[in-house]
Amino acid sequence: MNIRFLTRLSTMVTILLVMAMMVTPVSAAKDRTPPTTPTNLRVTGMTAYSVSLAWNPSTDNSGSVTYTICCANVSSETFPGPASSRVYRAGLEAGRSFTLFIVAKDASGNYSRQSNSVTFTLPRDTTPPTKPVVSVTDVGPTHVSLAWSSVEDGPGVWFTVTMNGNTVMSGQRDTSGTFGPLQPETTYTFTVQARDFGGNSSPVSDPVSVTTEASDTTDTTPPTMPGNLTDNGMSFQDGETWLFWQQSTDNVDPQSVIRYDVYANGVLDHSLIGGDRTILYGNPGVFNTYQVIAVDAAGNQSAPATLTTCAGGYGC
Ligand SMILES: [Ca+2]
Ligand SMILES: [Ca+2]
Ligand SMILES: [Ca+2]
Repeated sequence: MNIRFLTRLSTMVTILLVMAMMVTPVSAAKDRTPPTTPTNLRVTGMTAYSVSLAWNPSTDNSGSVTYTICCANVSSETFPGPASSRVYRAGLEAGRSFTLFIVAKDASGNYSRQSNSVTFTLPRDTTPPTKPVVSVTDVGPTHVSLAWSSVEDGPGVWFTVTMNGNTVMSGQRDTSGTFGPLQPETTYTFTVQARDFGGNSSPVSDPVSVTTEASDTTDTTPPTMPGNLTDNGMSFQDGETWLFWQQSTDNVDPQSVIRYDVYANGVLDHSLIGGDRTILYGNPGVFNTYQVIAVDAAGNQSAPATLTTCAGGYGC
């Protein structure tokens, strides 16, 4: 072997080493081996809104996996291993049948094969929500604000609120509300009842009586002008027009009792309480001018928000 060959060999080895150093860390970081398949998925218990599952866990060359249990009503749950059991709840509904499987994933995104599937039927929900507890959170001359709560074994509870025996809110998930406009210095009685997914109704809450305050004769400050009045491009050839705005604020009234007077071409079309959108009809195929004015409980009027827009967009 001559010196020249040895030098060339040494150079080639150096180049190969450099190439190996460049390549090796990358290939070491890329894990292409999926976790083993989780097996023997089985149901170990149920309630109306949950299923207890167990399985024989996956292993992976990286040493760690995350699991996904799939799927009920397009919902799933993903959680880190190690784990061989889980109380699963996402998307489950009492009295219905579901089929679930579990799959493992490593940190490099390799998925195992899916486990066996399990099919089960949850028991019906026969436990009603508890009697709602109601509290008064705010009172004004023309409104009463309430909050309420109820304990339920499932994920969903819907409330109905009555005022003087009339339903003023029905089947809502909300746990608070503002009711108005009301008469000043007048007593109103409220009740709240809860209903669960299974159709079980709670006892009706204890009635709560609230007397509104005297009207504020010193309030001479109008609400702010409704903000950013727009039709969002929804003014149609036949004159149907959708209006959207940002709700006004007032020094006395909460937003939910501010009244909005809606005008089309200078004529009062209708009023609404506490909203941020409406639909009305202008003249077909021409430009129309719409105005929204906010009015507080003392009758103070905001400056008008004004929008002039073409019914049909391009036809005017
Ligand atoms: Ca792996
Ligand atoms: Ca229930
Ligand atoms: Ca005011």
